[in-house]
Amino acid sequence: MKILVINGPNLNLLGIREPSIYGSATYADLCARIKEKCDAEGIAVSFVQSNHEGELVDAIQSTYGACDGIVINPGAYTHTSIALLDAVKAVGTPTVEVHISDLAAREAFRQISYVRAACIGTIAGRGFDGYLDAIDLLKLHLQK
Ligand code: CA2
Repeated sequence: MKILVINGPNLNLLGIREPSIYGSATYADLCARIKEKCDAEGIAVSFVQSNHEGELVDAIQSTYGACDGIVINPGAYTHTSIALLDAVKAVGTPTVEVHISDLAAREAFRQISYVRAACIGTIAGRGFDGYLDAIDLLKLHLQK
């Protein structure tokens, strides 16, 4: 099993500000936790973080015929980007949407997710554990 973990805008700043919402661990800590799980489970994992919508589209497209699954936290593009939705639909790679914070408990504009419609599941409000849960969900989906 081969997966790509994609993180969108500002997630490279994890641990630097707003620890009450996003925790105090860094983006490097997040990748290390995911890598540790994947190594233990024999999953090949790679990571992309970008602050640019088009680069996120490119990352999604790169999985076509090359990866079994995507874990994506599109950051604020969650709430605005039809391009990311279209990219996930176009490649057809099984994708799980993840959010560190509990979107349901936040501002109304964060309740909208365009990409959700193309995903096999959404995990929100579980902190970094949500990424690990997303990998478990992909595994279950791919075993079917
Ligand atoms: O909860 C999530 O994971 C979000 O996708 C994070 C996005 C936010 O726009 C979404 O509504 C929910 C923002 C990530 C910003 O990360 C920061 C990290 C450090 C300091 C400030 C922001």
